[in-house]
Amino acid sequence: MSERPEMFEGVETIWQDGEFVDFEDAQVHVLTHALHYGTGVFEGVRCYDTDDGPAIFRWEEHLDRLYESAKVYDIEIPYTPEELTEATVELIRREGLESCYIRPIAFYGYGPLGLNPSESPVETAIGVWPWGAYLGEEALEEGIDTAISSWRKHASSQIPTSAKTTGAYVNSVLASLEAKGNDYGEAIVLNKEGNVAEGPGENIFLVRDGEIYTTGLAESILDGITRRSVITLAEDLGYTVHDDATISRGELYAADELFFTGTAAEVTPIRSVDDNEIGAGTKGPVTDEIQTRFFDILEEPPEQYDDWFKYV
Ligand code: PPE
Repeated sequence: MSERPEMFEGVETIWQDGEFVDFEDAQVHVLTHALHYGTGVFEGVRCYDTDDGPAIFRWEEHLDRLYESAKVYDIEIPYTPEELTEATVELIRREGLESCYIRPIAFYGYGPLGLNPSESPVETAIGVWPWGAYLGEEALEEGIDTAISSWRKHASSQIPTSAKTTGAYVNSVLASLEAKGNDYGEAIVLNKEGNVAEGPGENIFLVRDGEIYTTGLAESILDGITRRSVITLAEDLGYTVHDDATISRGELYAADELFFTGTAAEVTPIRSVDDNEIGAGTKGPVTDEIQTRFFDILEEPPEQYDDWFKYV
């Protein structure tokens, strides 16, 4: 087996098909259905080191989305939500992590090949590991430089974008490779109509004249859970949020502020698009207020958002 990637250093255990197995033993067969056809569904979740101990942020919502994604592909996850919850909590405890990223995955496993997956068993696994700032600490403070991808997002009539499907991420990989190859921190992907969809692994928000806009669910985006959380936080801070917006490329360039949201990316300001400075070319004041509020509640969950946290 090749050398372990740095990000997994120190990880001892993976939960796989109902058992806790050693990291090195968490293997699949090369003729696994999902490896050939991308027939898996997954989640990305974060556990935060709150003042009241480690807590998984919006676990219920992530679990709901996992089962909803699975439904689209007739993937019958052979474990109940309670069993996956228990496995995850136990895994975090065993690893002794205060904060971490959580990656549950369910996929058509080793069975006959061919496009009909119905004879393939569903395999399920959960991994946890520490994962710092996805786009870098500097990006959280100063903002990230982005470029519009030449790859368009697939329409949800082609591959459902509300489902978090492993195979569909080749679109994100292409956008990401292109952006990084051209020395940008991240891509922004337009949909088939040429309007803004999202980042390869993030939703996008725009601030104009003190009001907040984010692309609607019909724009071929993932219904991000951080997106939902930020909409609630912004509204509770008194902002008007338009969560069903159609945003054109030109509107991006002219925005007062832009920021990404995502489990991995958290709340990351965007300081430029295609070398055009956004606002003052750094984190804007509205972004700053929302980002501060976001990180504050993850440190010290207020009663108001108590049901967003599952304590480990
Ligand atoms: N859009 C896409 C395409 C996406 O992958 C994500 C999450 C989001 C929006 C934001 O959704 P949410 O996490 O529910 O707020 N991307 C995950 C994968 C990142 C990765 O590199 O892997 C994540 O953030 O966990």
